[in-house]
Amino acid sequence: MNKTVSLIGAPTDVGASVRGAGMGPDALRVAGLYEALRSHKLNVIDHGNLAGPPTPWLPPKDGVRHLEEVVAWNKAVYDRVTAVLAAGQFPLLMGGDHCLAIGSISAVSRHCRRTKKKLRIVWFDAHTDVNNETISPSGNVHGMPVSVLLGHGPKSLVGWSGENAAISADEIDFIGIRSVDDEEKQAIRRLGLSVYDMRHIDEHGMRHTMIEALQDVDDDTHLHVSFDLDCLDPADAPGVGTSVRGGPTYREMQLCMEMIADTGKLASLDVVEINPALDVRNRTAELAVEFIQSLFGASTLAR
Ligand code: B3U
Ligand code: MN
Ligand code: MN
Repeated sequence: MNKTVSLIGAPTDVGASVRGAGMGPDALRVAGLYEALRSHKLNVIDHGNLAGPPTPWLPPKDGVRHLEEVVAWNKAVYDRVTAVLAAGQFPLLMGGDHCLAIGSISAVSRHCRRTKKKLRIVWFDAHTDVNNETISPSGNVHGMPVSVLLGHGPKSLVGWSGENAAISADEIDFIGIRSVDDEEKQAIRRLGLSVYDMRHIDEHGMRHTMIEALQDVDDDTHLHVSFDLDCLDPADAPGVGTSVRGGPTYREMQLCMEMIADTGKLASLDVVEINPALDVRNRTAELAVEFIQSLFGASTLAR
């Protein structure tokens, strides 16, 4: 039976301080995501967009901006991803900003524990998103999801998977990193996270980096990709809220996607931080659709 991919739209910028990521789901639809997946013989269901509160655009309170609204959006994501996984389908979360990975990966983690799968996460990003409410310079929750998933963050966001920590440090690898805040660096060292920064990619090449990152993926693995489009070089992907120059190129990223597809273990995906208000003719969403096709096995000579 062909795989069924469930598209879940979460149109919000609640965890960001730049407006516009809430238009991400429709940008992906306009770029032809549904049709592209269908052309790869996948069953596709577009569940439409989840509902949630508007972004209030207030300053941070106790180190966090919009906590109540962030909880509401993530709860909606958590519930839908849980339902999609329970139905044996592949959840593809269309963000929205990266705070939504809290709901999505908490649901994936709980599912893995129930089905006795080994969880592996590949986190593509310019940033590590390991801030928390005590160290974040901005208070924006899209800079905190990894910390929350590791069990360190605002109480109302931690523990949704059924355990205090939804993931452990050795279950996640970061690719493309080039912007880390000072105290975030200390947290990365303290937690022992595997961060393949741009220097590593420059020195060892993307192929070797991905071989390392994927080395312990095996038959029992549930592989989750959390794809923040700001991972890419802004020359290729201008439509993001917090761009950082010096990222992986289009070609390097295509190789990552193909190597992940080759594992055959990809089982859930977040596509986040596309900001159509800052984009050039929907280029970033179109790029994302190309990468998603590669993640599902499209390659130049594939039949
Ligand atoms: N580290 C900064 C910037 C940032 C993180 N993630 C994004 N931006 N998208 C922060 O605000 O935590
Ligand atoms: Mn991110
Ligand atoms: Mn980022």
